[in-house]
Amino acid sequence: MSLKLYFAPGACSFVPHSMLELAGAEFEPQMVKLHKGEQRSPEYLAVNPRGQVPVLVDDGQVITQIVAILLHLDARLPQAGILPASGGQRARALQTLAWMNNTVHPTFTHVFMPEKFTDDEAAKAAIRAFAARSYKGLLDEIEAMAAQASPWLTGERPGALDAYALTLLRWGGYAGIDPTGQTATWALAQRFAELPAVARVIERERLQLNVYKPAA
Ligand SMILES: N[C@@H](CCC(=O)N[C@@H](CS)C(=O)NCC(=O)O)C(=O)O
Repeated sequence: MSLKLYFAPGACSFVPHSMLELAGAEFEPQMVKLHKGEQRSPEYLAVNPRGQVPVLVDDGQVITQIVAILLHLDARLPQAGILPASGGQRARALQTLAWMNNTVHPTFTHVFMPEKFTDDEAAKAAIRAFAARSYKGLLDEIEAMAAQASPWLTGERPGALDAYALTLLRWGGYAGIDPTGQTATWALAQRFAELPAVARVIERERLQLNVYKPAA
């Protein structure tokens, strides 16, 4: 099989990126510089007309959307432990994964890219401020889950939920939320980041876990 992952440093593509490394899979990482608008280039739009990362290309087949990519990788690389294998544990992990993807993630998009929701400058500031407050509440929900993690959010093994939690917590820094204040999630994210496979991803993406800057 040939696997290629289009990713952007620090973006949600960190989730499949770290799962591919955890699986020990051979894959081609292809960086897309979102800040340079490369996702809107004709070449990239030919791959994903929605102009977003992540994109997984598996033997020429293009797969988008994190949940679909993860389910595909989980079937392809069952040794990786991306999600629990079966039963209630798997259903609950999928429940949390879907919520992270369809609720927490888009709330942050309102903070980071309010221009996607309005072209009115005053409304942009209002959307950003409101979404940042909502985002804190959602990170608090993840904090309660992290406090119960045994030992990982995904279950007995580190997996997709741990990678998503790290990403969402890190983004909190851009929303004015000190990640170290979310103590259980911060400890979990650090533990996850220290796994050698994940450390390789962090190195490739040149990520700093704590991007929070206190207001002057
Ligand atoms: N629902 C999509 C969301 C993907 C998404 O929001 N990607 C962001 C990065 S985290 C992106 O590519 N943004 C660039 C843009 O919209 O211009 C998924 O699950 O893959």
